[in-house]
Amino acid sequence: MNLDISRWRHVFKLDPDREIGDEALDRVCLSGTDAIMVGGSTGVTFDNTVELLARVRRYEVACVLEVSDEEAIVPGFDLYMIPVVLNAARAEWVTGRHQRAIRDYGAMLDWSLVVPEGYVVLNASSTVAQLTEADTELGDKDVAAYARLADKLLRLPVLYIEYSGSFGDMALVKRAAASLQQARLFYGGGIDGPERARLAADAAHTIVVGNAVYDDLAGALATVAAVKG
Ligand code: 1GP
Repeated sequence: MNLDISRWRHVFKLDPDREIGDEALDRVCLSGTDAIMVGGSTGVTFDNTVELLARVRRYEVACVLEVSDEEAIVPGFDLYMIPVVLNAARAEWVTGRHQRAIRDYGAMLDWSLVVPEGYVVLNASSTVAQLTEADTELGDKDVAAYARLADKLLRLPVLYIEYSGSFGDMALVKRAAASLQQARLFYGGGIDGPERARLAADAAHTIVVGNAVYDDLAGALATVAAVKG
């Protein structure tokens, strides 16, 4: 099991609010991906998160929770990735919910398992952009500045460029990656097969494949070999 995020090249993101059959899950977990990230923007509950964790736990692959709702923080994951939405309109998504979660659950938290992620949300029509009222009208210079802010000012280990549901501007992603010194760039959005996987992996350190698992499993599985040889 690989829990060193600095060595991750490929991650599958599974949504506890969406159905996945045993056979499909088997293929995803045995695909050679570096990690399964459990997370979604809406409909994530304690129960559906526990259920998905229990199913993924039958495999050796790293299984991490990307926390989007403090009610659904389930013990037993390998790591807890905590998004901080840098371009959100409201402070709720930057520190507000985090402060409340730490107030209520902080004493139980094993901080050595926590990995904060600086998110920049860029697809205006995605659920996450609408939920966080993200300012998506950003050019490559703006995003590079967010990258520096995450890397240098906040010293976050991960900058996550999120185009959820659409394939983004890889020149912009490349420029953001070049602005980082210690942080790792995760890219997610619209990777549906090997070609886009290669383009994204050429720009970002780690690529995240979500929707394709549900929409075109064969395409999704082919993204692993495309970036991990
Ligand atoms: C979503 O970044 C991930 O949070 C992956 O995006 O679902 O478009 O692959 P897709």
